[in-house]
Amino acid sequence: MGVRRSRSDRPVLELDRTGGGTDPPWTMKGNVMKRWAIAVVLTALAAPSAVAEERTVNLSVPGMFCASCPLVVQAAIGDIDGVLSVTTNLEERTALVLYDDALATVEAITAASTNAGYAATVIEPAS
Ligand SMILES: [Cu+2]
Repeated sequence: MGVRRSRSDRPVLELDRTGGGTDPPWTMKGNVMKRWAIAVVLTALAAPSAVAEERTVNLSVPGMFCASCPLVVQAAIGDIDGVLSVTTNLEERTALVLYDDALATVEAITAASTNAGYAATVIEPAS
């Protein structure tokens, strides 16, 4: 009985060893997680140079007077290639635009707003 029990115990231990030592799924998951962490760190380190093409410009859009106006401004500016996001503030009558300066220009952005009926001027230059 004692021998049988020890034999039945050994396979369990062996299964644990093979599972922990050579089981591909866990090893793969561990590598993927490490690669993700490394990728995140590298992305963060590379950010200063990568962000060089992504700029923000804060615009004064005094013509916005009701809740619908920002939607028009957002749509007009958002249609420009290279514009990544448009955040309007009705109370301050501003529009913060994130754009790729390889595709869009401040001139094109202000012109789009102006053409939509909302003259826009730069508050803070592109950064
Ligand atoms: Cu309005």
